[in-house]
Amino acid sequence: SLGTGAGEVGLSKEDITKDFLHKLFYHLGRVPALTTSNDIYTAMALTIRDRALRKFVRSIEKFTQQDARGIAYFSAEYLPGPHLGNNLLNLEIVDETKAALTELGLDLDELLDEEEEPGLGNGGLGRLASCFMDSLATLGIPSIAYGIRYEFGIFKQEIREGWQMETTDKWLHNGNPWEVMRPEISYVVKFGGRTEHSTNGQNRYQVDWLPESEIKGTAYDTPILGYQSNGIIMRLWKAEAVESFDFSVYNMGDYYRAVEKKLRSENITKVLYPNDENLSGKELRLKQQYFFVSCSLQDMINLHTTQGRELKNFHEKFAIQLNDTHPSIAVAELMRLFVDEHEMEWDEAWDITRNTFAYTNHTLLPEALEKWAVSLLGRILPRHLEIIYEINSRFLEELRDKGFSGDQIARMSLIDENGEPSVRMAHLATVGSFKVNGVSELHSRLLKSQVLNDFAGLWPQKFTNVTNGVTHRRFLAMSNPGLANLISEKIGEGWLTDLTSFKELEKLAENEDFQKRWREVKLQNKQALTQFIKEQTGVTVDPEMLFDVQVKRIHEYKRQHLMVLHIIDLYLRIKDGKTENIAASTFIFAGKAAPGYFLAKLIIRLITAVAELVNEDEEVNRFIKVVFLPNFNVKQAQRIYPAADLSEQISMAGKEASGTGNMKFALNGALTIGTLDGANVEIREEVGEENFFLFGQTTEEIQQTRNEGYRPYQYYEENPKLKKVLDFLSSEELTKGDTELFKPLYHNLLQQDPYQLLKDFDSYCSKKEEVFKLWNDKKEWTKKSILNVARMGKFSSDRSIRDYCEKIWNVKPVKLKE
Ligand code: DL6
Repeated sequence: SLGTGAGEVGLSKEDITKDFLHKLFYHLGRVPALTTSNDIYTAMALTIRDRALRKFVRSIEKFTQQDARGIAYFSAEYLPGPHLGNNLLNLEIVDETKAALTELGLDLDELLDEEEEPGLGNGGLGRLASCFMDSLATLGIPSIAYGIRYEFGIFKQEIREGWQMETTDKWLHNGNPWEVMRPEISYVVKFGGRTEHSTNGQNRYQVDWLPESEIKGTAYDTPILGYQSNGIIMRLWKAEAVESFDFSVYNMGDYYRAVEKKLRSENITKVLYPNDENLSGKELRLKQQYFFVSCSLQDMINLHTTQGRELKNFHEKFAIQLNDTHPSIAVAELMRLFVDEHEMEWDEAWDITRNTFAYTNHTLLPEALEKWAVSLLGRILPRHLEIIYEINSRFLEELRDKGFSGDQIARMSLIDENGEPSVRMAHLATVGSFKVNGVSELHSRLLKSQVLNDFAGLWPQKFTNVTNGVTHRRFLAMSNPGLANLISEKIGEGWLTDLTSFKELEKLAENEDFQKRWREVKLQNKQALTQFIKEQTGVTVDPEMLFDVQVKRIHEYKRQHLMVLHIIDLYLRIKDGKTENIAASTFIFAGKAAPGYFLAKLIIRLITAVAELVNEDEEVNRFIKVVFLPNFNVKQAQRIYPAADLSEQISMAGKEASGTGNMKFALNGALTIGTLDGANVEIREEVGEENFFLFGQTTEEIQQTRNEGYRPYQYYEENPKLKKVLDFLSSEELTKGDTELFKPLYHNLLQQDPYQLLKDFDSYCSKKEEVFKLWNDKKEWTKKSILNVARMGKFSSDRSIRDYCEKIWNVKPVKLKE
């Protein structure tokens, strides 16, 4: 047998050096004198990928022996961040690799900088999926991550004349050493056309789908390593033409048509759609979703049956987690594969399907709840529309039998008949799943009381909560080595696999020596960020200032502009000579706005206008500075979190499903100013209310404000400070003469203020006064910072995955120990 044990990929410095040179010269074929920094990076990436693949192969052997239930994570987005540093950490060969490179006169940090990250996601949802991969691998859960290999990821953001400009993310332009193309793993996916219903020879009702076109999906595998543990695979699908044409026999016209067809096919996985836009009419987006779930389900059925298993046991061998509704067409596709292609009876197929899928909801925002027009879905996926109608008619029948009212039935139907008929994907996912979860306690509660209220009444047991988490290995061990080393020195390294052991730090919270070292680490991280800010924006900031940071997608509900209103207030105070009680602060923003979201882009423009005004004014910039860092991504995030003093989590309560940046900041010792929204609630519970700056209305109070008829204009009229700040938005001073520039924001706030900024303004400002006061008490601040970190145990994604295992998947870890 070939075996898989050939231990030729050793982990010593010598082994790494040997393989690295081998890759450089024989794999890449480089002449030493002409070697570029990308060649060096690529050779090292290939060297490490071999080691990662070895882990993966060993894990598969182990999983197969155990015959455990496997988890397939279906997600249209992943944001893995750079792979190299993380793989070195997880293989525990950072020092060996560094030494190998040093001997060759090379520098590991320069190599790490060279890596272009895969931007295959919009933000929190994609990054969460990648944190989960890290934890699934670390915990030894047999699992596979399925998704789309977008050729162009999330757009790159540049700031020109203060405005966001988008450019294409050509993340593959230098190749991608981490993936392995699997030409032998490919499936055909059908689109369009019509269906034919008949009764076959055995008197079985049979439906044939006669598609208009077919596309091939080919697998690209990237190994994802756990810490000291297993490796799993992220399998992304790339669309290609089904190459059944033989160019040589075509005449000229047909040749070009054939090439055109090929190009059209490849379009499906060309580009990731930026979210927050109205995606409902986007045909290509529906095709992307269907394309990847069809490939993935065919792959799973293939894996299942080639091991000699029967489809009736499919749900015992697999659970599929739907990451939001993006992959929810999978419910109809699995039914189609079972019933039409594998001749299973409907009831049995439905039973298996419903016991296979579980659905995670990530948003309550009505505009983000996916719906597909029946006309569009029927045109692209005619058979699926029939299946959805069939599922719906059986489901509504069940409701009728149970005595549900006509109103309730209309609300719960998979088809929304208000306006243009459309399919409610969240309802399809809920009906087709055995569990539905939200991503923080508050969000899960609101999910049950608002968006899926009727369903929670029908199936109370189906609903559960799994609070999000983040991988503390990437977001602390790897990106904040100063703090990680200090902690390990005091409590050992056990925390890498058990974050709850951070509790032991509590006893050091008031220790003067420890506090001093804690502050030194933070200062070093701030110095490094200061340098980066200078390189990226040209702005010089002082690392001794309070670093007050808000980084996340730009959205009205997240209320970046609330932070800006406060900065304007400070500016006006400083100009008035009232500088007492202001702690010198640098306000740092980063985040992308969806290209079609005008107000979000205007918020960026506002930040850059305020930054320009403040930073250039000598009178003001001794007290405050403002920075907008362009092109926020995982790599940049890893520089920012370790350097933050204050984390801004100021969304309107009830709107942020969880947030995960909030966890990453606190894990790195930032204190939080925040509302009772998403996971902030649980963070505050864990770290203690005295260690968290809480402000703003609760979800109940917001509702009450609304019920009472919220009139933002009243706050403007009655609060002179707020009036001054808002009027400043159209001042010559800020707008340099273009006084109309920010009028859309001004009017939005005064007339509607859908996220109640004006109502929360005073509460936010007075909390900021407390922040400033505490900042001047270094010991108290440091103590709270240490306590925040010490109490972060709950927010490791290892805990989230354990919760999924217990509450949803019913699986146990199969840890690989070598
Ligand atoms: O659950 C991950 C992440 C949450 O932390 C954020 O609060 C939430 O906004 C985000 N949701 C989405 C929804 N996108 N869609 N559709 O990104 O999920």
